[in-house]
Amino acid sequence: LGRFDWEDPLRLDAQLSDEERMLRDGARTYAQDKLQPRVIAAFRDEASDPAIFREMGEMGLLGVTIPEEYGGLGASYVAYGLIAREIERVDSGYRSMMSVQSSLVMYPIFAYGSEEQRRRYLPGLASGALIGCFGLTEPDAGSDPAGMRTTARRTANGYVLDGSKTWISNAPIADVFVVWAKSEAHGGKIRGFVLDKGTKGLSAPRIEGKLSLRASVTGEIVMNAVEVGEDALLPNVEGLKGPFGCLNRARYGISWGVMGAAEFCFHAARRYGLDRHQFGRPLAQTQLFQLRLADMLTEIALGLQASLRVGRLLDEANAAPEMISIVKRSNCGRALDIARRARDMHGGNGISEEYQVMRHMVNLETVNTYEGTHDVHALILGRAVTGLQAFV
Ligand code: TGC
Ligand code: FAD
Repeated sequence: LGRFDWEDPLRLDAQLSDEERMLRDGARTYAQDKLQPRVIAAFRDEASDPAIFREMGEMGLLGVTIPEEYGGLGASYVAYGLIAREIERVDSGYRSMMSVQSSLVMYPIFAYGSEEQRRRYLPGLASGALIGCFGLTEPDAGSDPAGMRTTARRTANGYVLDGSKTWISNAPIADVFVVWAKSEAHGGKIRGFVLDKGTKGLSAPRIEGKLSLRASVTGEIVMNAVEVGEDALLPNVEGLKGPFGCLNRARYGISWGVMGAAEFCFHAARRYGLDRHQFGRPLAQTQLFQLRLADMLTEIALGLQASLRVGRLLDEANAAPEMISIVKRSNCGRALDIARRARDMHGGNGISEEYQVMRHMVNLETVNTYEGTHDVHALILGRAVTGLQAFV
């Protein structure tokens, strides 16, 4: 029988390739050396540092699954997940910045764009010289994106877009806007457009006062008769499967990312329990404390193993969206629960920024909601199980 390592209980490490381990270790070094020292102040001050995109670009962390000829690494989806886990071990907001750029901006330009669009945008997005955002959600269309009101109308040379998007990560600092609109010229079908910052009628006001994900800037996208040429249209996709194709990848990455945040909280609770003495012994020597640590260990180990399985299937082009719903929903819910328990196990210190568990806890409230809420993923799975549509 082998030895047990509580930090790698099911030997995830042994299931990775050398390249995957190398990318994970590079991401961990970057996250711990460059992101960890600034996150407490960034969260407190609600300050998102755009320089992070350049730094991530230099480290090769943006669009890792995109082929090298467009600036990516041509790496596996497992590598992408491992990177998300290391970044989110520091903060969900930083992982958001990385995953929006990679899965929601670079992926649709690569998968649905023309060769000219790929060459124009992807290298700059991979290096972090350009910052991207993804506009699907609207004030009156969140869980139900089919209800969007943004329209694209045909003109002599292209399209004119009208509408507004809300809760858009990176929008106030973005150079490139991937937005989804109902196009009259395509029978009212949803089409994707790539807009450049500075285009007349396009603005991205910041949403202030978030109590969660404060290190990542969020905004609206307001499109007031924004005129674009034919070359702004993503030519190779039509309908909701366009944005959902991107969301599949981002949701999968989130399933790894939240396990990184959960691991931080688990490790912090363990350390605290070993150091803190009450009733004449370490807290970690009480049965209740150990029960909680055992639950955390188990949930994280199973969550990581499930994400690895879905990642391998994605790499074989054999993953179904429902599998992604399983890991997005389950891992987010478990991570949120682990963060809440870790906060409690820190006693009064748990509410202090210094101990960081409460920051993870409030961040995970957002992660449990965006990219399909916990309950929306239950309905996706419920539909698969019963064959009955319960959304409407
Ligand atoms: P439904 O009838 O189910 O499907 C419409 C069309 O889309 C296709 N489709 C998919 N294709 C690929 N992957 C998937 N996962 C797909 N799901 C559906 C489907 O085959 C169909 O295609 P076609 O050709 O037959 O037309 O659509 P519905 O309107 O009933 O959808 C229901 C529901 C609830 C599942 C869906 O609307 C949903 O997932 N809602 C949640 C919305 C959401 O996730 N929004 C995320 C916004 S972006 C974001 O949060 C970014 S945060 C980023 C960060 O900071 O990290
Ligand atoms: P609603 O859809 O109004 O849902 C409210 C509640 O009702 C939820 O509990 C939900 O589960 C429940 N509910 C909804 N429908 C049903 C139903 N049929 N049956 C039972 N319960 C239901 N969007 C983007 O497009 N791009 C981004 O970059 C982006 N970044 C974000 C960043 C942050 C910080 C946040 C908070 C959100 C972001 N979003 C982004 C938006 C996010 O995807 C939406 O908030 C999410 O999809 C939920 O939509 P909603 O907020 O309108 O909630």
